[in-house]
Amino acid sequence: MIHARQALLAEGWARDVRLTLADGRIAGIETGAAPQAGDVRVDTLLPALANLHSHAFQRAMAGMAEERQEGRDSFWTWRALMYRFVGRLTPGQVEAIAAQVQLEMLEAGYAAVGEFHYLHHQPDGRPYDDIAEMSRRIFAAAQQSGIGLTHLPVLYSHGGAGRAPLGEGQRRFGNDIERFGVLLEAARAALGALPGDARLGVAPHSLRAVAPEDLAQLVAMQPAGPIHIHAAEQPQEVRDVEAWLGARPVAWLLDNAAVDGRWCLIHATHMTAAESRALAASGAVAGLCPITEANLGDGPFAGPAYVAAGGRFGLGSDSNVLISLTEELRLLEYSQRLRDLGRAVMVAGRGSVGAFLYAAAARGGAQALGRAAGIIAPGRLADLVAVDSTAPALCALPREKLLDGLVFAARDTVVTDVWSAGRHLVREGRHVRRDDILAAFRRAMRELTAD
Ligand code: NGQ
Ligand code: ZN
Repeated sequence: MIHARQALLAEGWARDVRLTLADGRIAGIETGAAPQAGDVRVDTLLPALANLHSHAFQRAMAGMAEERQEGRDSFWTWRALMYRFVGRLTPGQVEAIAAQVQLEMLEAGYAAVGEFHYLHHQPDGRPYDDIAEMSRRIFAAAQQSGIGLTHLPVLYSHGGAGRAPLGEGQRRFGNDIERFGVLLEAARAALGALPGDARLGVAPHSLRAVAPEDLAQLVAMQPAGPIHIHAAEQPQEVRDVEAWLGARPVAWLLDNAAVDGRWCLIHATHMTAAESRALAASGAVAGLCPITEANLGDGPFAGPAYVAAGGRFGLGSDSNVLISLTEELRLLEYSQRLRDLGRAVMVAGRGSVGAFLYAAAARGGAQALGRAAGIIAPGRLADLVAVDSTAPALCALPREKLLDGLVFAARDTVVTDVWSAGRHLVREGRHVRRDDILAAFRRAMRELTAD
């Protein structure tokens, strides 16, 4: 049982809320209820967000690619550095990094993560003896951290638009569609070791790395569950895809791939107004990753047209250069304000930006990860976060402005407790297995940086 002084329920704020959990779900909700002996007591309870896009291993190179080289540094020069870094990672290191990343996500207030997983093979490109070895390492990390995992094995067949061959730095990612089918089935079998809320989806990496006929086959392989793809992150990518397929990436997907509510288009940064409206109408989720998009120089999301059209979206930490829920929310809105020289942009109609952004990202993230979560209601997964509304950043605010306080004035340190599918993983702001996970991460980093 959880007792909250106040909680944001599906129908709005309520006082003195008592939740009964069963099998990872919310079984009952009482309002105006007194706490009872044995209840976990919290201040303010919210639906916890799912982090819909992560490449866990990239956390280990945070801060290593911020130096100016000759000429103009760009997404593409970052990517070349990332490929070099990838060459050295061992399965044990990947597991330790992923566990630390998931711990940081949980402590930031996320209950679940969509791991967009493409580091499949040995450094020379040969599969491990178990082709799903690296997937198993991600699962082992999730067992340690307890995070709700949606595993998204990635099909990455080509080095660029027009079926360009894989480059040397991309060997560890590569599969043709047949071998990918084998990997997918091995991952599906191994996923059985995780709690029942874990999900399997598929991820064609991008229209640079996957050709149209393989995309169609991939979707046929997995007739249910999430489908995630990177789309329209960089102008160069938009030009390359347009030159090859005759349409911009988002437009091409909408016209050729039956994009619907199963789909999540990661970034969708560079869209025309017509693409924004059509993506909104498809029911798919735009997977926005504001910190990474800023770090890589992708550009700000075209928010106003998309929000006005009722488009769905969620948040992802992508490169994990910094894992912070409040910073992602804040930067999403601030990037709009900086571009438009306006205020209060990311909200449909009038009202609180914080309340709109938080609720929309909670629903969109849950949809994108195939989790029955995103609101606090009976039958939903108990993906919950508690924040301390008496913290200095929040204590002056009435509850209608509390989410504005969270988005604009607070740090993740206001998070006190997090549950993922009922698993109580963060207490008093600390992950319950922080010491062990952190020690293993430090060991892995020492190994990795030894030479
Ligand atoms: C990724 N990152 O999959 O991690 C990519 C780089 C690629 C972003 N798009 C690799 N932010 O695009 O091939
Ligand atoms: Zn990504």
